[in-house]
Amino acid sequence: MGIQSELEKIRNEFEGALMRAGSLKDIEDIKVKYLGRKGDLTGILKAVATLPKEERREAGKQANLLKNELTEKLGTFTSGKKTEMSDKREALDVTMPGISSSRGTLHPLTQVMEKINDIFVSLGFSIAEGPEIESEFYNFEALNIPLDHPSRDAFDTFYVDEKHLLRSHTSNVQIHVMEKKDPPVQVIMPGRVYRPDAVDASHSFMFHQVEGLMVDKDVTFADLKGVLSVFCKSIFGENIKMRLRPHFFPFTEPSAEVDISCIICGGKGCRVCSGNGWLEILGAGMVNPKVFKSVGYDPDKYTGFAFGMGVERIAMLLYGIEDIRLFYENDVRFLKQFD
Ligand code: 2U9
Repeated sequence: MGIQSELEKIRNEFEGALMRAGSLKDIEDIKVKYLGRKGDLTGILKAVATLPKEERREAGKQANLLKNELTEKLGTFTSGKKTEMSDKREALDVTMPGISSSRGTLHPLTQVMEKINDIFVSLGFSIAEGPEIESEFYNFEALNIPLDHPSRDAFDTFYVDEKHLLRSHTSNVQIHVMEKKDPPVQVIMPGRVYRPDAVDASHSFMFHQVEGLMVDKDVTFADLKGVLSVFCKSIFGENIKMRLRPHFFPFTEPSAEVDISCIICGGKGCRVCSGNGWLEILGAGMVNPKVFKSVGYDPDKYTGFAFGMGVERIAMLLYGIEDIRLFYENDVRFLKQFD
């Protein structure tokens, strides 16, 4: 049989096979049979090489033309088949309910901490952070808490080694800030603190504080009262009352504990306020001149106030949470309630 009729035969067979092809697998088989390395057409192309010179040119040309033709037909048929198959697939029903993914929320402590920060930022404070692993100097000595002083017991500490400890308050940051910058200073220090307390419904060995410090010429106790009063009203509501009770802290003099009227009973007396109508929420005072000396500030030139609060305590009062441990268990049923 001449090359010409062999090529014709291949074309006919190829077209017949393509007509019968029902799947992509069938198409692949056709490709292998006719156009593959060991396929019929490749066989012919090899045979062309053995023909006498004068026939070789024309036969080669015809074989190559057929190869191109079959390749193109196969391509067109394949894409047509694919479209046909996807059209047969079930159409997307856009009215079907979607698969919803659940959205995370900020931890209630983060939310409360951000609220506290925002209030003080609106009053002109900036935010400072510092190390959680600290030396005795920044956690105690610079704050007028001498090594052998009994007040040290109130700030019981986790020691990391002989010289380093986990800070028991964020007051270490105030010292770093004052060492670096001269007055005026108006900063708050949010962060984690650590105390080796026995864990129960109201104590945790790690909790969060926001402390504040304002230092300048002529800063007075009245400024402190004004700032704390705005804070209490902003976070607990306009009708909240605030009172200051005398207290002792080594780093402030005079010092006070700050109460608000009970947010549950409004001051009548209930279980939450132990019947006395007031809730303690923070401590504060005028910065002890000894603290100023340890950072190189002149106590005759500058005065300042400082305050400190526990974020967990504020959050528990705001949301009526009765056990501090709920904050750390990360049970999503608890966390989801603070969307
Ligand atoms: C410097 C000077 C003074 C920070 C202060 C308190 C009062 C206070 C407690 C509240 C509840 C800690 O979380 S708590 O246990 N804090 O009562 N903190 S004055 O005074 C400073 C801090 C730094 C240099």
